[in-house]
Amino acid sequence: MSLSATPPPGARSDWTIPQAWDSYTAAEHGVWDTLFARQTAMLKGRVSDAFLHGLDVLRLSEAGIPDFGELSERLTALTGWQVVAVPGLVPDDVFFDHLANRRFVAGRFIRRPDQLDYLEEPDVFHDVFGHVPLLADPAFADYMQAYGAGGLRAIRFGALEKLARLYWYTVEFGLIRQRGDLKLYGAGIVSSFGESIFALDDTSPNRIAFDLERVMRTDYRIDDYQQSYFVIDSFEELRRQTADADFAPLYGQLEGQADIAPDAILPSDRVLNRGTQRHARDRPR
Ligand code: HBI
Ligand code: FE
Repeated sequence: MSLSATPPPGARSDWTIPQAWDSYTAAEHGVWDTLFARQTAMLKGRVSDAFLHGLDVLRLSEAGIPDFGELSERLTALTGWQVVAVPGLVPDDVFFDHLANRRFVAGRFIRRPDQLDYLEEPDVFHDVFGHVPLLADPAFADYMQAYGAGGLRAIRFGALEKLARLYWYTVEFGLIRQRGDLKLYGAGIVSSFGESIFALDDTSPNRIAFDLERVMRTDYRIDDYQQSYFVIDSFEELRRQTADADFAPLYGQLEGQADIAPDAILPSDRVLNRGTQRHARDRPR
């Protein structure tokens, strides 16, 4: 796999860097503890059981920023995944190659105390608190590996944008129906105080049953809460739809079809609830 761009100084050819856990300051560990306490209090009753189970079996409630080596030992024993440190966003082909090999890339830096509510780049709290607990769930872990393998194929078909939407509306901002109730599972939601409330309680966004093709056609905004959330019935169903999908003909079908706006509802949608779309864009995230 020839990796595209050249990695930054100090990074290996696969863009990984040492986590250098010993170099975190007490203040940095303190930011993690503040975020962890606030989010776990907020998420009670709102987040999927699998996420809470992952927090528990990976012992993420221990104080301070997790040591990726220790975390990877526990995770590998459960689903074969490991967590590796990277300087920040990595090129798509590098990203997919890591996922396809069950390596989750996590930023090692943590946000400043004055950035508790929003930051552009994913930091270690978004990546490890948001993404890693579900990697302890076998069906989700297999979905993420299948997603990575699909990503490498999508590059060859020039269908990266379609696949990035699938990631966005599931891994980052997905909702799941659990015993009849809606619960959070997307990393972008569970690592955000405000969106953990908005995504379940606000009347503004649409909430629509997940459909692979529908999601791959649907645009998204990166700088605000979602205008639509897609709801899956189980991680097994998500894995099956993705692992079993033959993306080649699917991309062919999608070729001729128009993109769908983030706030749109189609006649073919199974709508759980139609949003008022009243959320003002300028509200802090
Ligand atoms: N790099 N470190 C990092 N983390 C991501 O989530 C990430 C990335 N590079 C590309 C990427 N995500 C997107 O292409 C995916 O959303 C598809
Ligand atoms: Fe993320």
